[in-house]
Amino acid sequence: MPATDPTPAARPVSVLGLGMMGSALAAALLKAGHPTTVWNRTAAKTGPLVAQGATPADTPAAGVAASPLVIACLTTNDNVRELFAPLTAELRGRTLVNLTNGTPSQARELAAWAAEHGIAYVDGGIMAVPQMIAGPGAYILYSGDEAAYAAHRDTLAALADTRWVGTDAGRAALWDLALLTGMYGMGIGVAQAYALIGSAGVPAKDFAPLLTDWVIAMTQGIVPGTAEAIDSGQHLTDVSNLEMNLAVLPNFTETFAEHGVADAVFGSLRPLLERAVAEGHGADGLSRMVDMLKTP
Ligand code: FVH
Repeated sequence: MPATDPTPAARPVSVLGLGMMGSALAAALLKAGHPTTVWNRTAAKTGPLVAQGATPADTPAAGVAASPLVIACLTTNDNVRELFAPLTAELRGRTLVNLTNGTPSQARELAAWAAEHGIAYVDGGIMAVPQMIAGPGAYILYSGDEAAYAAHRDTLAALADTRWVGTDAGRAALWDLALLTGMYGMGIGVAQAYALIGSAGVPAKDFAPLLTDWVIAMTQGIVPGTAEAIDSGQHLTDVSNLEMNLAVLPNFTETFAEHGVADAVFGSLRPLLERAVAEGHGADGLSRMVDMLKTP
């Protein structure tokens, strides 16, 4: 940083895209003392941030021109491409941190486009909901241009803990999608559990404490246990083997049918379990499912 560089908390930032997440990001930057310029397609969304001290930009170009660090948080990377494609001249020499959810390939394409135009590109994956921003437990994965990331890391730390995952721009998106996959898997299981218990008239709030404790206990065992089994190649278990799991599976599907509940979970698990057992892995634990997912 040059000698004239403002102190970390005074470094200007622009945020383009003020949906639920972009607004939370801009508010966190303002709270940390950063001069923050904001732009949103629907201009009315700048109002609450301007009331907190943000400067509204009339156009995306003005938003980009206001700061060396530009943060984008739009719905999709198609939106990002559409918004920034006409702004390469304004972006040249600046850092674009893209916190829009996307695929690793999209991130790499955007990084290549940015490099072509002299733009430092960092891709990010936000592991938080808007209410968690700048609070405990929130973190953001970053990958791409490491020098740009290092130059702006202190500013980005105002949003959430920072986790650098590598110079391949696609890595943050990959890690993000893998983590979200775990979340969606849990989410559909939780929805299935509430649907089943609700079919017997049990209020969800009465069941919630039991389900919470159960999911936490299982997560604490399954997540590190599966990692250990994958890394060691040792899937044999004395906890809960695949043969037993396959044998009891009809208990779930029959009960769902009797209770008028659709099956959103076991339809995909059953063929994996059947194949694993057929291939001689019946004594293995659920960690063997990872191998089943790798092969057709
Ligand atoms: N909300 C969350 O919990 C998750 C947490 C993890 C990260 N995701 C990702 O963040 C991106 C934005 O999510 P969001 O929750 O802020 O989404 P919305 O509130 O729907 O806001 C979307 C903003 O994008 C703007 N926008 C959409 N299309 C365009 C376009 N073609 N040109 C310019 N801007 C566009 C939209 O503008 P407007 O509708 O207000 O005019 C909003 O500012 C997303 O990738 C999540 O997966 C959030």
